[in-house]
Amino acid sequence: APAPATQPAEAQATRPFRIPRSLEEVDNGQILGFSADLSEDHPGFHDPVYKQRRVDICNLARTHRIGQPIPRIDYSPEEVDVWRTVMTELQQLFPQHACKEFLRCWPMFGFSPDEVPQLEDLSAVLTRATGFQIRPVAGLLRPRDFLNGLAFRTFHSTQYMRHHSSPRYTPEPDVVHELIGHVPMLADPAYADLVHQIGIASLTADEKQIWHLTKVYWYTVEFGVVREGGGVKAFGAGVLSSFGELQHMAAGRAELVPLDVAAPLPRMSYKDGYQQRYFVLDSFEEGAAHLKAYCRTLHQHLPDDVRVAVGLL
Ligand code: NLE
Ligand code: FE2
Repeated sequence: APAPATQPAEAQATRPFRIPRSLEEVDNGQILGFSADLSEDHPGFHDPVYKQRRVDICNLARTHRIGQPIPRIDYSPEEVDVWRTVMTELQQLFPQHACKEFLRCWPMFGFSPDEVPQLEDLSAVLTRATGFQIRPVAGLLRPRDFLNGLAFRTFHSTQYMRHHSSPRYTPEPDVVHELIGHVPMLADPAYADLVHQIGIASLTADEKQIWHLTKVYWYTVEFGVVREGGGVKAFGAGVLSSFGELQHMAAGRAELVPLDVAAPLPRMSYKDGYQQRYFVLDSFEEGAAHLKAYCRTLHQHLPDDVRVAVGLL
């Protein structure tokens, strides 16, 4: 997930940035917040064993190089228990509350409650489906770097497990969120294309545009819901990966508002728990068309060599 950093000052709108010509030029070394340094309100803050585990897994991501296989993690029985709890709860909720694109892709990955999947294995399935690949990362990337990765059909993913004291919801991305929330959706060709377009739009975006694009991503890819067959279904990864949040969404207590991609969007927060308001698309097709039209307004200034590099030409 891209990190909601502090609101950029107007003056930063013209801050210089470099357009990456390849994935190698996308910086995945600068991590914001979380990472292995947990904040005081994190459920693992007082758990030194958990903190050390995070440091070890983050270090593997830091030393990973593009082209190498993603290191396999030997998840502990306690970590597998967290996975099992989440899987068991979510599997009961998905048939009724996940969108049809998710339900169609879900079986491709052979998820089992008894085993935490390995990034390397899911990445291979994903690449066959839509050309997307997974790259391990130590924590939250800066929004620009994260979104730039999507332009090269690369999804930066954490690999550590949420703390066992709160399986139903974690404020930050973890391996459950990435693999259950994001990966199946990225196997849907139309969805993958949309995410790719958002990534391309980030390449030449100035700070102000990056900030808006991050919010667009946040309220759709992370927390979007869609109307389907008279009901409302989850397609946002943050809803799909948290059984607490999915139950909250399904209970219908949150407000539903239509998304206007060009209008100013509310501030994002990791800290406030479940969303009190979801942006709802009338259909995935229509929503994607609006989002892509917005992205194209940002594609105008792309140099030709970059268009070629990201597969637009
Ligand atoms: N709240 C989500 C979960 O518990 O899976 C993670 C959201 C990350 C943006
Ligand atoms: Fe995410």
